[in-house]
Amino acid sequence: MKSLQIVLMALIALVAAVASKRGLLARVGLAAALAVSLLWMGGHGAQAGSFNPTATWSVANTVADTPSDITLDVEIPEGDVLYSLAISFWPTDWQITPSSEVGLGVQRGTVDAVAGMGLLNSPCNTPVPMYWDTSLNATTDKSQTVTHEDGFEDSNGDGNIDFIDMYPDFNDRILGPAQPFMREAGLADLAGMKILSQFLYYEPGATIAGQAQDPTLGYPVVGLVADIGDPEDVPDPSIAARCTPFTATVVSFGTAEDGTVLLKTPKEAGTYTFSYLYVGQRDADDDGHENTLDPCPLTADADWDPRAASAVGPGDADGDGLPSSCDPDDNDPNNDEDGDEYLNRADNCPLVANGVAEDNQGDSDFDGIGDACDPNPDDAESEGEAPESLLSQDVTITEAAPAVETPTPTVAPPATPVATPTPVVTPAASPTPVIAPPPTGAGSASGGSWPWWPFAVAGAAAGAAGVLLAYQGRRAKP
Ligand SMILES: [Ca+2]
Ligand SMILES: [Ca+2]
Ligand SMILES: [Ca+2]
Ligand SMILES: [Ca+2]
Repeated sequence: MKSLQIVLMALIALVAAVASKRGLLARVGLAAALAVSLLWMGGHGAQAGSFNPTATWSVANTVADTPSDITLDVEIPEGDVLYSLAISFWPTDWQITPSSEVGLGVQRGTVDAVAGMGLLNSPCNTPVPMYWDTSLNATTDKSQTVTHEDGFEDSNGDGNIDFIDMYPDFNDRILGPAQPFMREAGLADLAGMKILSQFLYYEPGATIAGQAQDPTLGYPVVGLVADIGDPEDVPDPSIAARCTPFTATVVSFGTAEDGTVLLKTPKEAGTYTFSYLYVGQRDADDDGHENTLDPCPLTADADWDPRAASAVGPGDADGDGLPSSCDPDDNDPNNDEDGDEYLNRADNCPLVANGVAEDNQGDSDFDGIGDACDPNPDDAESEGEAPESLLSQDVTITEAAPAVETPTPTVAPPATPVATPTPVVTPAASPTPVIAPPPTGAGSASGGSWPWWPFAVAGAAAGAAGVLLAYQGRRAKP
């Protein structure tokens, strides 16, 4: 259970960010892996190290000072290297309601992603859809923390899992001590397995993962999946290769079901810029397969396709996931060549034992190559360049329509004295039709059960973003 759970969690790894290029590259490293479309079983033709991610924002209502959903769509095409880090930046004029001003457990959005991976030493061609409809408002108060193991409980019985009521203790180990002003948390349910997703919103210029973010880009938003990236996490031997394509849609609601305003457009009309920073993974031998996807990261495998429909094929005659360029015997299949319980495709040193009995996949420089076989274990730059892509999109906000003033009735003085009307004696009136009062609460100021909500949501489903950070799952060496 733990194994499978981690495998799935590893699909999407969102994570932390770093502003400076150098910092980013130094901190981030491995692969995260989400991905896959249903079409990728066809020809691949990956180009060495190509990295062409996209990010698109849609604001449902572009009128100033108005609650509006925002939708962020991100994609990395099949064949590209995966990202190791991704972070979105929101314009600071956007009005984001802090977690402390919203009820715990109030839904703030949804996450819908498709990630690909190769399970149990198989080629990386299994699309795994992930959907979280529970991006719930969660506490940013760090005074009470919870572990990844315990956070799925509801220890105080208030209906919210502890990940909502308490602050995950691994967040600071992954992202550092910066204080987010907003946090969302929720679980995806995959065949009974629960997988945590979080988004954390920080002040401009916050130091995240040891690096100060560029304050001019706006609010940095990072995502985490499960506890991936926690240096105290122990990688699971069943984790397999992760790869592109990767797609995700993140919707942030403008208004919650209970009427709480969660997001509003800027107060003033104008043009505002959203940004998205991607950092791709390294490919030391420049054969188009990033280090984390390449069991022979230092010897090019031009004929080998890590996404091939069949494990046995060009570049890997015995189909054991160890390409011919570094397989000691490519006619004698051995799924765990070094016998350390990490199968070849998931082993960052498939020819040198570095399992639980050793340093357990330690990778000090986060370049996807384990310390046990990295020629430069403390210098990621020597094992391939990490491509970066900073995307931005302008959104135009229009003036709010002038408030419709209710015309003040002009009271004309009576031209002539009004005569006192003569009382009219009416016969017994016919029964007045009875108009049922609205159900309690309906239409009240609180709006609690008023049925505008479904429409608001539908309209909003066109709307805002978060950040998907993918961060590769293998831990840093303690
Ligand atoms: Ca490679
Ligand atoms: Ca082989
Ligand atoms: Ca192994
Ligand atoms: Ca390394």
